[in-house]
Parts: sequence; structure tokens; C-alpha cells
Amino acid sequence: MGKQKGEFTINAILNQPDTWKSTINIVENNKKDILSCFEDIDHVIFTGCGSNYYMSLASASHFQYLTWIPSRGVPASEIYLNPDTVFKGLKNVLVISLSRSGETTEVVKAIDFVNNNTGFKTLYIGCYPESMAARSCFYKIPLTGAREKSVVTTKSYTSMFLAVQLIAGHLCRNKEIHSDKYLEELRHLPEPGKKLIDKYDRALKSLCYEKFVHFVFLGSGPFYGIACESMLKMKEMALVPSDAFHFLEFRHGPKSILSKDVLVTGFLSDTGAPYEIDLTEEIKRLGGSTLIICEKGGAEINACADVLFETGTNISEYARSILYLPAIQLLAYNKALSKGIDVDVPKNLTHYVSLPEINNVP
Ligand code: F1P
Repeated sequence: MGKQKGEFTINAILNQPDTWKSTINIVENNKKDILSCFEDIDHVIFTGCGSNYYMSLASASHFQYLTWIPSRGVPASEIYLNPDTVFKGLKNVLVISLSRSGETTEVVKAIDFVNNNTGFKTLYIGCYPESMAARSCFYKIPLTGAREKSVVTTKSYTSMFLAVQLIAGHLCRNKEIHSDKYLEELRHLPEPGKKLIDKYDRALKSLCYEKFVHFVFLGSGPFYGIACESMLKMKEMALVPSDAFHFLEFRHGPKSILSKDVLVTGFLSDTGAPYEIDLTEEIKRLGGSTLIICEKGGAEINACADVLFETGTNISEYARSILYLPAIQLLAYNKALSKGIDVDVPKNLTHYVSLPEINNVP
């Protein structure tokens, strides 16, 4: 029998909690070596392209919050095109390259630049230990179990991000976080992950995604990088316009696009919830449609959410953010199917971007 439309992608989405288990084993079994990469490190730069640039943003906010090591996410190209804007004034930097393939040209060039010009150490996190990026980095954490047949990244994203979160948990210095509890929450994510994927899958059947022509994703703190990745998934899979903003930024111009055909998804944070709910009420008043994803609803949230996805896990917000992504991966997948798109063959995209040399440029 031939392959079903989108089969590779949907399998990767549905099976991701099993892949998280293998990620947890790899990080925990190699903990000593992995943590040695961070000895005497004062700054961390996360870098990558596409999804993995957005993972860099999410990783930097989680990493700094937990470890108190100043951290930043930058696109790989900025490292060799504008190095002073990334490195000037920094000492003892670890550059962490996030790349599923390890073959993306900008990522490889960024690592070469760091190796040849800075004296800083580099760490590869991705799925291919023999790739150019992995071979050029000083350290590597190969997550071979997270490889995907699909072009768009789903389970590799959440697995690589989980690896970063586990490392941050082990290096945790934030007194507000109980690191043992945080690590336990991460190690148990596959269980609620499975249940939630099932729940989202059923809930999405009653969402009329066909009618929406524009998707907006809002998130603050731990959820901004997740909002950006959601925006990219919607573009790559369903070929629809999509945007991502820090939650409260939506008031400052972007709200002008609102109509009932625009679906605004809000990832509610614990700290910002009152402000985020207030903005969601405004979005409703201005005629937008709303999907709220949060840990727990309530009267106020119910009143402003057209659709509500509750995780209901009792997991702290910095540990549960990857549980929000499968909802959007499934939304994008279903929106694509409703348009007759085969997401396994996404328009204009390849597994990674390989560029020819351009003469006389950095
Ligand atoms: C990065 C990437 C993907 C994107 C696209 C092209 O690849 O930009 O994020 O979905 O298909 O490649 P990699 O560096 O993680 O291998």
C-alpha cells in the first residue's frame, strides 16, 4: 500500500513522547560529561536557523531563568555577519548550535567562525553526530532517536528543547525553583504528553480551522519562543499567513488585522495571566477569534476563549512549555489537510538549507 498524505509528519507528531523518553535517557546517562561543558562558562549563546533559531530564543529564556547564566538566542548567520553585536564584551562564552541535520550552511559557517576567531567553546545539539556541525564542535550531544522522515521539524524540536531544559535543571541556581522537582517534572513529561496529544487531536476535530485565513500566536516569557515556532509551523505546513508576538505587543499595531477569520492563539503564562486575559477580552471585543492554551481555565478565561485547551498537569510553567507545541503542530497539520496539502512535501522546503559558496564575503 502507498504512503498516506502527511504520514511521516503525523507519525512524528503523535510519537514524540516516546522520543522524549530517549532524550531523557541520553542526557541523564551522560550527565557528567554534558555538565562539564559548562565549567567556567559566563555566557551562553544559543544559535540555529528556522525552527532552531526559535528554539534558541526559547532556550535562552529558560536557561537564563534557571541557571542565572546570561543567555541569548541569535540566528546562526548573525554570528559571522555581525559578530560584534553578538560577542563584544563577552568572556568565557559557550556557543550552543541547535541543528537537527547539522548540515545547515549558516550553522556550519557560524561554528567555523567561532572556532577560527573567538577561542570560545562550541556544543552541538542535534540528531546527526557525524554531520559537519557535530564534527566541528568541541562537544556534542547526539539525539539520534529524534531523527524525522518529515521535512518540517516536530519531534526533533521538542526533543532537542527538552535536552536543553534538562541541562538547565541540572545547572539550576534560581532559588525560586526547586531543581529536583523541576527535573522530576521534565522526566515525567512523556506521560501527560501522550494524554494531551490524544486530547488535542479529539478537540481539534470540532474546531473549524477551515475558515481561518490568518493565525496569530502570542506568548510571553517561557512561551515567546513557542509562539514563534507555532507561527513557523503554520506557514510551513498550511501555507497560511501567521505571526508571533510577545503577548502584550499585540496591542501596539498588530491588533489592526483582527477579524473573525483571524485566529489568535494565546499561550497564557502564570505570571502574566491577568494582563494576557485582559488583552484576550479586547481581542474578542474587536471581533477576533480566540484559542487559549493554559494550565487551567476559569470563568474569566472561559468568557474570552472561543476554544480552550487546558493542560491540567500541575507542572510548573518552565517545565510544561513543550506540552503546548503538539496542539499547534496538530492544528497546522489539520489546516493543511483541509486545504489538500501533503505536509510531507512542503512547498519550497528541504530537510535543511545548503547554500553554495559566495565569493569575497565573510
Ligand atoms: C533548519 C531548518 C528547519 C526548517 C526547514 C529548513 O534545519 O531551517 O528548521 O523547518 O525545513 O531547515 P536544521 O539546521 O535544524 O537541520
